[in-house]
Amino acid sequence: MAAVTSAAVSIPSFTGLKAGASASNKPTTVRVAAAAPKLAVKASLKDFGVAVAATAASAILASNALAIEITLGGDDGSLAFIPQNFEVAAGEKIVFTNNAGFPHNIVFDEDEVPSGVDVAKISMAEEDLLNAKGETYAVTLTEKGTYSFYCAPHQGAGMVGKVTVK
Ligand SMILES: [Cu+2]
Repeated sequence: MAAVTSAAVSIPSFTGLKAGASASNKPTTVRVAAAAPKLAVKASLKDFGVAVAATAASAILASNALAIEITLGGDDGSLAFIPQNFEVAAGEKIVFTNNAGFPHNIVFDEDEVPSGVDVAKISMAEEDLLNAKGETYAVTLTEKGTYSFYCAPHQGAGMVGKVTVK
């Protein structure tokens, strides 16, 4: 008698779960949640935790990724920093990316940087060159002020730029 009762209960509830799984209206969703074992709740809490952690990680990445990208050479091969004049926040990463008309490099002008800044620490060596498209040079400036820089091979052709660190 007891066995018959339990079978009678479990079959309809199984059918109810199936219906809930295939049809996604609110009443069946509630019924599935209520019938779901604790394990499912745990799993969803865990998923939630993972989602929060992922969000936090991407927020950190985003703040680390605070960067400005400067293109070396125009698409048409013009010899220029694009943009030529720009502003960054102190500590913001500046990424120079080789585009066309290379080789290029980035050398800060020792006469046109804030006092106390060692240009050797922020420049590429004059003889170091970015020789392929997509190569990058990144620098972070922390001292506020205006910095002039140039591309050693193309300085004479006017490949110069200026960054203001605020
Ligand atoms: Cu150049």
